[in-house]
Amino acid sequence: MTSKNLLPFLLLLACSTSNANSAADAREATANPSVELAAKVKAETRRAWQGYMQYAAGHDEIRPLSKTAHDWYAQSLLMTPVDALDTLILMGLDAEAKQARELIETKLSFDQDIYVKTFEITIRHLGGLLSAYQLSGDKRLLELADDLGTRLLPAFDSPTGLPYVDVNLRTGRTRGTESGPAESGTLLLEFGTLAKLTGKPIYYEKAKRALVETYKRRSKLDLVGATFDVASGHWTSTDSSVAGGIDSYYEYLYKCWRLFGDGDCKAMWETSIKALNARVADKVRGELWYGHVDMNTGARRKSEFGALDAFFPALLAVSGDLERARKLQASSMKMWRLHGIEPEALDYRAMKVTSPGYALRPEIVESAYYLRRLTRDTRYLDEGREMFEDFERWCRTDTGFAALESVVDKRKKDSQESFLYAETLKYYYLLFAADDALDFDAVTFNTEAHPLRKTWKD
Ligand code: DMJ
Repeated sequence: MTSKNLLPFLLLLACSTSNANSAADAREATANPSVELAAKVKAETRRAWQGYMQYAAGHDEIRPLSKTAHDWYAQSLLMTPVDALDTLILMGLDAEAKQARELIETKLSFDQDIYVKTFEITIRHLGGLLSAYQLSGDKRLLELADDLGTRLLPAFDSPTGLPYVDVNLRTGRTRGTESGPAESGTLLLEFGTLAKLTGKPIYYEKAKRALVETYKRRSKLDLVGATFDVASGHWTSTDSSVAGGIDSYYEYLYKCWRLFGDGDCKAMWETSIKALNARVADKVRGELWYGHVDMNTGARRKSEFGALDAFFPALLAVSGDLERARKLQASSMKMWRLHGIEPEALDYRAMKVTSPGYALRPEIVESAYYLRRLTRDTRYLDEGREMFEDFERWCRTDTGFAALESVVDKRKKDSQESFLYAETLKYYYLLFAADDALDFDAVTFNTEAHPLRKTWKD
């Protein structure tokens, strides 16, 4: 093996060792500074995991300022271990991954008399369990996913096939009819993968119907609104955008084509992206943004873009539109730089913050990662470094990371959502790590950054 051929092998080794400050990390850092950053992200992930283990082990989340535990419902569903497990495996944090697996296998039971959010539990738990199963081959994780899938199925039994917002995991009772495209249209990657891996087509059929029923309600302009009533299927808000509440509906139209080769999803995506680029895209000062319009008339409602919308460059890039992806990522970075970390929402005409919090969200880093992989442009590594430095400067605590109440005055908030581990730290790591840390072309990330792989024939 020549020294040139040896390099990728060494890079892989450097990223998979469980000692972040190992000699291999240090050697590679000299050759490639982004490997040093990958090692740093890995060390920070280990530190944040240890914080969770010390103060909140077995609970859904740690509250990073009060150092207390927080559960979403009356019973813990071990949200942090489930969301974190594939990240720990990918980073080669073997001891920490073992702890997460032990917690899941000894403490996680879905046989609970609690109403859970159909969307959140699907993207975090189903996605996390399926991805960790594919990475580890541990069948117990697939069994847990299958059990959860069965318990979530009653959510789809509405008059329209659009899922109820909440479902009781033990009784199968449902509630919550005010929903929206993200909640009804961000289920098929997980339920579809579960169908393929268990041989139970019902999972695919129910989630696909929910996606199609959402699409069928589009306006004459081929746009969807923000909220609808699950029982009647009527829109209750006609505000159309790529923001939270709608965002990952578009993501799954494209990605269900990518993962399953489902031609209906491809056709729905092509119609939708045309309409978004024609109606929702907005040019201001020569910059590209995506704002808010009325789904029926196309009239502009507000020039707002935020941390959640920042996923859209990744979607544009992976679906082949690198030009718009690059331009929109430049706008997202302008948003980030306004206060040295991004706000939840911004009026991009006035360049004024409209919602000042920062929830440790990953989307802008996800877009940098996709663009780096798809263009090879080192600009996205530089952006990643800048964002990671700001993220550490403002959000780091002695147990992990804390959200911000305000990006303007940088006041911290006692919250650390599990997507910190599933997404934010994972995307930073993958952005900086050598390509072979994960085969980008072979996986499709669900909206919670859980990589899913096609391991079935059809
Ligand atoms: C995550 O739970 C998912 O990415 C979801 O699609 C949107 N919100 C959070 C992260 O910001």
